[in-house]
Amino acid sequence: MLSAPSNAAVLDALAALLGERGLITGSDTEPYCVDWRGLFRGRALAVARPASTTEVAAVVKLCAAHGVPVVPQGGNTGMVGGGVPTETGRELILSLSRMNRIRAVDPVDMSLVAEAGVPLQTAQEAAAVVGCLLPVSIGSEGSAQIGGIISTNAGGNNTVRYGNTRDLVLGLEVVLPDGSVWNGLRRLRKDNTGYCLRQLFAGAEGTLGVITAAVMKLVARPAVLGTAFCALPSAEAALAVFDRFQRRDAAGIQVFEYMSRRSVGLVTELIEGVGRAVETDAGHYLLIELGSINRDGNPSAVLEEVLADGFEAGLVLDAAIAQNEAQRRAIWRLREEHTEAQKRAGASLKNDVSVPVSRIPEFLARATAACEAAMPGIRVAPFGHIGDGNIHFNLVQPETMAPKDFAAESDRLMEIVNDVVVDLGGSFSAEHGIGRLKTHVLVARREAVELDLMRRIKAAIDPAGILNPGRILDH
Ligand code: 2HG
Ligand code: ZN
Repeated sequence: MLSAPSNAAVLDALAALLGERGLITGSDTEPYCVDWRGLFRGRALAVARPASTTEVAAVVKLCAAHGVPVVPQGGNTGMVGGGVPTETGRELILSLSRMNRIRAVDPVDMSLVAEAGVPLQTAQEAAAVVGCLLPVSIGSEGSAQIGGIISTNAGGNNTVRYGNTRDLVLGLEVVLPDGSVWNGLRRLRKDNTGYCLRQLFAGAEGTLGVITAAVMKLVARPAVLGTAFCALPSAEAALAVFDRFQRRDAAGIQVFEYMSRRSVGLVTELIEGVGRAVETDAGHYLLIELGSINRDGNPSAVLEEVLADGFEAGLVLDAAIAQNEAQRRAIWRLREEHTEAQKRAGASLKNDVSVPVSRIPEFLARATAACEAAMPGIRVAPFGHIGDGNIHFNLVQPETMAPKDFAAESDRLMEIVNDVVVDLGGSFSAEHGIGRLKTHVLVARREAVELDLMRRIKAAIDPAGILNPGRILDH
């Protein structure tokens, strides 16, 4: 345990290293010590804000020498508390925000080299300037940073087309727990040279190294988009419509999002200025976006054709196709405001799960029945990335229940959902990660061999447990 005098010595050394702009202490650290949901609130020794890889390396080296745990933090938009300090006050937050340079964008290599603290949206805009697309699309893209989305392997709305963030990482620069720097910023499409180290750090939630820069893969930017919102009679119908689009134009599917009646209802009820996109009140809805990189392509016509066929077959009850950008934005808001609406609805439990795509209807039916039986009045409000098999099977407290009583039932409800998930061959954390929220679930739901491998990797790379201890793997 670090003693008070050595705390002071570390702070002095950090101040000397980083200067006034690079170190935040005292009550000014508070905004960095809480996650956006207010679920995790801690205290930090200080917030270090290095401006270069050399400074990050020096900070980590100093902390390693003094046994100070380091918590890397990006835009602080995570869902599982991975970037928030504990209550001990011993941990140093390492904010990457000042490392915010785009080092290169190359439309021939189709790559972008960005420092860890570049906001995702800024990187997307830099890609757009050269006519390319950086295809990670998440609600928090204005704040989330490149280092954070790689460390958490963010998913999002475009996964169905382009994969998760890790699939877009060509190279990384990483500061290791002893302060050494691995420069793996290669922008190669082929590089078969032993273990794929960059994939170790992607999704590691800052437990193995601090990502300081990355080479991201870019893709051709769709020249035309078509966006539709439709109402369906059942989850089976939603899946059947997905199948029809896959057969008609798989490469055109940019987004394929599912929303339940309850989740859409919460948005229209609790978020001002968001209206229904279709008149028909249905149990299930889809937001579908198709793209064409060919300027002569007509994704709206494809939407119309497949949805009309679906209507004939009784799979689609109603549909609206955006005729202009304003209508497209309105459809998107209905989806994007889900998280905020559920936050306003009271205490809620997020179950970010995945099952094989074909099992989604069965999952929704079984998990809904099990939760409603376990807690009368519970509001099951699922939505998510149906094209990836990833459903946010979120549960909102019964209207009459006290939020703290609902919170006390979280583990029991999560177990009920996870039993169904596991039975269907799924995962209890599809895109939000483990952080501090789900370490106990990882231990309970993963086999000994898998856990042991993870612990050995952590011990080999970070034997002193300096980087983000207690996240992913419990101490
Ligand atoms: C999304 O898909 C995010 O919008 C957030 O992953 C999901 O709020 C949630 O549960
Ligand atoms: Zn999601």
